[in-house]
Amino acid sequence: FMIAVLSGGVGAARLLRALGGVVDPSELTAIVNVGDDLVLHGLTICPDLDTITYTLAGLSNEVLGWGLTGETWRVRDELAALGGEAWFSLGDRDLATHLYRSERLARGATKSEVAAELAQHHGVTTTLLPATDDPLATRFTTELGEMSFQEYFVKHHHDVVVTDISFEGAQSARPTAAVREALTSAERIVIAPSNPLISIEPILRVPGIRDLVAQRREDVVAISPLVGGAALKGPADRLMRELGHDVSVAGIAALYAPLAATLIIDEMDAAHAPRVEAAGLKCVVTTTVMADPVHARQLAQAVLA
Ligand code: FO1
Repeated sequence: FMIAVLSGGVGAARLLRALGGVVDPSELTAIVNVGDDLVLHGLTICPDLDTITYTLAGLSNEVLGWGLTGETWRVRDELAALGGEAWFSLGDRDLATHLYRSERLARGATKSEVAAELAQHHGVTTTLLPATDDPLATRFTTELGEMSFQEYFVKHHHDVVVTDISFEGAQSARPTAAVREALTSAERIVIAPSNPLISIEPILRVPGIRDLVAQRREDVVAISPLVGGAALKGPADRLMRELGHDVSVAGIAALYAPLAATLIIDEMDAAHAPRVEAAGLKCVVTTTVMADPVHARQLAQAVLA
C-alpha cells in the first residue's frame, strides 16, 4: 500500500505524522511544495521540506510552528547587531541544515537528493519528494508592490492586501521521475489541509502534475484547511477572500472538484456538506483539527477509510 500526500508545511507535517501512526510511515510519500524556498545569506532554505522532516523526526518547534525544538539564536542576534538581514530567523541548529543543503547543491546534488539525505539522517522513513528540482518561486503582487513569498509571509506578517499570486519558473519546471511515479502508482492520493492557493497550487503548477492528479481523481481525497470559514494558521482565509473565492468548505470544494472525488470537512462545517456534494465531491464529516493525538488519529483513519 502506498499513499502520496500533496504537502505544504505544518498542516501537512501533522497529517503525515498522524498517518504514520496508522500505517507504516515508509508507505507514505510526501510531494512537497518548494514555492516557499529562498536563498538568503547565500544559503538555500526549504521551509516546507524542513518542517516536515523535523516534525516526523520529533524535533519540530511546536511553539513557533517552524524550526527546531530547543533552538538557540546566537548567530541571528549577532547578525542583527551587525545590521544584517535578520528578519528571517535562522536558528543555530537549523543553520546546519541550510549549510549542509547549500554545499551539497553547490557540488551538484539535487534538492531531492538532499531531502532524502536529511530524512535518512533524522531517521525519517517517509519518502520526501520536492515537487520539482527546478527553480520555482511563489511571488505576490500586493498593495506594496511585488514581493517574494517570505517577504510577504514573514517580513510583512502576511498582513498586506494581495491582488495576485504567481509562480516564477513554474512553466519550465519539471516534476521529478519519483514524483510522477508516486502519483501514478499510489493507491491513494491525499491533498493535505494546507493552503490551497500558496501551498498546493505551486505543486499543481509544475507541468504534468495537475493532469496526473486529475487522472487519479477517484483515488484522491482532500482535507479542508478551513474550519468554520477560517484557517487554523496562516492567511488561507484572507487570501481566498482577497482573490475572490468563497471562504468556506464550498470554496475549497470548488477549487478541488476537478482533482478530488472526496473532501473531508470538519464537524463544525457539517451544515455545508450538501454544498460540497453539489460541487460534485463526496463529503466526509469528521474532526479535522489535529489538536491532540486522538483527534489526529481519527482524521488519519478517515483519510484511509
Ligand atoms: N516564519 C516566521 O514567521 N518567521 C521566521 O523568522 C521564520 C524563519 C524560518 C526559518 C526556517 C524555516 O524553515 C522556516 C521559517 N519560518 C519563519 C517559517 C516559514 O516562513 C513559513 O512558515 C513557511 O514558509 C510557510 O509554510
